[in-house]
Amino acid sequence: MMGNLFSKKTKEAIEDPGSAEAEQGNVDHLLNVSLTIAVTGETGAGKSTFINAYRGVDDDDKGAAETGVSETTAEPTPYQHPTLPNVVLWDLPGIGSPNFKAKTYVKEMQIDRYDFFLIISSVRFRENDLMLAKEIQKQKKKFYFIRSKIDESIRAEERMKTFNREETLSKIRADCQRNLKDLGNPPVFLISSWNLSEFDFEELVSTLNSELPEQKQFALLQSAPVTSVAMLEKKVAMFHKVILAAAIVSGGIAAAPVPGLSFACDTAMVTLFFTRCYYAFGLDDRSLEKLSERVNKPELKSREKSPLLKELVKTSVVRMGASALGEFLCSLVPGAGTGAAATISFRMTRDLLESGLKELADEARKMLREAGLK
Ligand SMILES: Nc1nc2c(ncn2[C@@H]2O[C@H](COP(=O)(O)OP(=O)(O)OP(=O)(O)O)[C@@H](O)[C@H]2O)c(=O)[nH]1
Ligand SMILES: [Mg+2]
Repeated sequence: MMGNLFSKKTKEAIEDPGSAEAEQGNVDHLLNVSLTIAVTGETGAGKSTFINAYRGVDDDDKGAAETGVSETTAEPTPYQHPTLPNVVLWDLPGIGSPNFKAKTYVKEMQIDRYDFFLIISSVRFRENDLMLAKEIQKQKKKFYFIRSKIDESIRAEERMKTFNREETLSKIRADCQRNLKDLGNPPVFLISSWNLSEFDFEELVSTLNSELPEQKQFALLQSAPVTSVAMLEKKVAMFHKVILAAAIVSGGIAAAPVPGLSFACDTAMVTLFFTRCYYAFGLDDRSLEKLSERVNKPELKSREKSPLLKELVKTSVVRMGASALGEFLCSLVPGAGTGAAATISFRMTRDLLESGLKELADEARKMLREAGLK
C-alpha cells in the first residue's frame, strides 16, 4: 500500500537514505499534493455556497464565492483553500439552460484539470445533470451527486404533524435516486452547506477518501473542515500515516543518526508538518473565531493554548519564517542543540513528530469538547 506513496524523490531517498534533501522532499511531497475539485449543477443549486462552506469562509467574507438569488457565476472560477493553496475548488457556471450541451460544456470546462466532479441539485436531478454525468463518465472521470439545502427541506416538512426526520431524509434520497437509475444507482449525499456537521457531508468525504488515489487523500483530509470529533480523528490518523511513510523512507525506521542530515534542514520539515496539523485541525485563530461564532461561545477565542500551539500561532501571525519555531523545536530534543550542523537520528525526529502531533490533536479534541461538537 505504501508503494503508491513513493515519489521519484522518495525512491532516491530509499537508495540513499542519508540524503537529507530526499527525506524532506518526501514529506513535502505528501503534504503538498494538489487536489482540484469541480463543482457544478443548475443555477441556484447552491454551488457557490457549498464552496464557501468547504473552505470555511462566510458568504460575505473577502474572497468568498458570490452567492445569491440572481444568477451569479458565469465563468469557471477557481477558489483556493485559504490555508492549502494546492487545494482548489472550481465554481462552474450553472447548467440550467434548455439548450445545454453536455459535450460542449465538458470541453469548455477543461475536464482534464479536475480530480472529480460534484454535481449539486437543490431539488431532484434533471436531464441536464444526467447528461453531464454520462459525459463525465465517458471521459473516465468521477462524479458525485449532492442534494443540497437539506435544512430547508427538513424545515418545510417539520410543520407536518406526522414529521419523522429519518423518513423524510429517506424519501428525499429515494426521490433523487429514482432519477439516477440510468447511471446504476450512484449514491446521493444529502447536505446543508449552512451546517456541514449535519446530514451526509462526512459520508461524502469518506467516500471521496476511499476512491481517491492515496496521495490525493492527504490533500482531501487536510483541507476538509473539522465538522466533528470523528472528522478530527481521521485527520490525526492521516498525519500518523505521513510520519510512518517518512520514517520508512528514512532507512527502515533507523535508530542510528544519519550523517549529513542536519537538524536545521529537518526543522523546516518538522515545521511544515506541525503547521499543517495546526491548520488541518482548525487551531488557527481564524478557524477558532468561526467556530466560536457558529456555536455561539465567544470564550473559545481566548482559550489557553499549549506551548507548541503558542509557538505556531506566533509563527503564523508574525510570518517571521521558521527560525524562532526552529529554535523552540530544538529545545524539545535533548542533545540536538541549535547548531546547524547538529545531527539527530530519524527516531528522534519521528518521536518529535509523534509527540507534537499528539499535543496538537489533544488541543483540538479539547477545543471541540468545549465547543460542544460531537
Ligand atoms: N437553506 C439553505 N440555503 C442554501 C444552501 N445552499 C445555498 N443556499 C441558498 O441558495 C441560494 C443560491 O445559492 P448559490 O450558492 O448562490 O447557488 P449557485 O449554484 O452558486 O447559483 P449560480 O451561481 O447562479 O449558478 C442562495 O441564496 C443561498 O444562500 C443550503 O444548504 N441551505
Ligand atoms: Mg454561484
